[in-house]
Amino acid sequence: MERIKQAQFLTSAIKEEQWPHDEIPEFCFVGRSNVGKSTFLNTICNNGKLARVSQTPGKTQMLNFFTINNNICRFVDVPGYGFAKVSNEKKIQFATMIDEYFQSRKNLKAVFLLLDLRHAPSKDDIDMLEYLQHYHLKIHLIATKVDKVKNSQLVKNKKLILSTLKLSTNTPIILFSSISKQGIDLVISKLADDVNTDEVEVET
Ligand SMILES: Nc1nc2c(ncn2[C@@H]2O[C@H](COP(=O)(O)OP(=O)(O)OP(=O)(O)O)[C@@H](O)[C@H]2O)c(=O)[nH]1
Ligand SMILES: [Mg+2]
Repeated sequence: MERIKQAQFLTSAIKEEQWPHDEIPEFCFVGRSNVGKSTFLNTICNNGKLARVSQTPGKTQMLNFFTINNNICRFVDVPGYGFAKVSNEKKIQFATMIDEYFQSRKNLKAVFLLLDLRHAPSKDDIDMLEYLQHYHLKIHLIATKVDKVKNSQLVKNKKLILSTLKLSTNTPIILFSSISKQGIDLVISKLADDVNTDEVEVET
């Protein structure tokens, strides 16, 4: 996959019966509300209207599935977490929904965890990372809104993210900006690698 030429909304789901049932590899995008998940999807797909960019944080409530390059893979936009105004009932709904997905989704090749480069990860971010690690999911870290951080602060902020997440200082983080489009090529190359992971035939 050299770039994303086609992206189309497929369906929304809150429970397993509503997921697409086939063998198509999936990638999902998680992060705090307002971190820029929908914007990230729109930017890498070069389609400003694909995933709704919320004016009101916490608006995306379901798993939203998108078909990429005529079914080479699928993207799943997950509701943002950590939005204070969300009721407890909604928080439980969210946890149940994503737990079902992460625990049992065979199609899932990797999870992109988005973090705002301007801030240290929150308790929710730390919990999310631990949770993804618990299920042994492949994780790619993305730092968003790079355009809002001075060049002189980049290395410092990156280090703060990794130390707060208790990850080693050489853990890769893709620096991303929807304004400058920095980071798209790296994201596409990760996707291409992961789509092909299981396609190598084992010789006997
Ligand atoms: N400058 C800048 N702004 C960004 C970037 N990415 C996202 N934003 C802005 O951040 C705000 C939130 O972006 P969304 O894409 O709606 O965030 P989200 O993570 O999908 O939010 P929820 O759906 O509520 O979880 C919007 O106003 C975006 O325009 C970026 O790379 N640079
Ligand atoms: Mg969104």
